Amino acid sequence: MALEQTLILIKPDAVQRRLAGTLLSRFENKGLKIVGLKMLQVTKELAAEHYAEHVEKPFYPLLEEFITAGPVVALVAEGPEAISVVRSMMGSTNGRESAPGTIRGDYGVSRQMNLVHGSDGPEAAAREIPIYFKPEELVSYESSLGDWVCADD
Ligand code: IDP
Repeated sequence: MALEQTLILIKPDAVQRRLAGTLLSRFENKGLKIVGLKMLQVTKELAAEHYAEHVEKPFYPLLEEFITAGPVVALVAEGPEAISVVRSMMGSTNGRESAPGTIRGDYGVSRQMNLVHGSDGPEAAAREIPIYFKPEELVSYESSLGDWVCADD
C-alpha cells in the first residue's frame, strides 16, 4: 500500500456552480488528507503546461477557453493509493457516461465541463504537482485521526 500524493483541480464550472466545498468534502470524507490548497486563475501559459499532451488536439482551443474562464481550486491530496482512489471518485471523462456515485456522474452531463481534474498516474502527479505548488506551499502534518482511516494494509 503506497502513500501517494495527487493533484486535484476543482475546475471553473464547479467553482461557478458553488460546488467547490461539496467536492472538497467528498475528498475529505473519503479519508484523503489535504496537504496543499489554493485558489487561482489558470493562464493560457499554465493551461498549455498542464495539458501539454492535449495542446495539439482539435478540442484544445475549447479546453483552453474553459479552464481559463474562471478561477479553479487546486489541491494536493495524500493517502494510500491516492492517485487511483481520486480517479475512481471522479468517474470517466464524459459526465453523461460516468457512473452515478462518481463526481462526474453525480454532477455533470458534459465531456468538457466535467468539474474535476485528477492526475492520471504517478508520473503525471509528479509532473503536475510542481506546476501548481511550490515545495514550501505543501504542508506535512500528523492527522489527529491517526491510524483510524487506514491501518489494515
Ligand atoms: P480526464 O480529465 O478524464 O483525465 P483527458 O482525456 O485527460 O480527461 O482530457 C482532459 C480534459 O480535456 C477533460 O477533463 C475535459 O475537460 C477535456 N476534454 C477531453 N476530451 C474532450 C473532448 O473530446 N472535447 C472537449 N473537451 C474534452
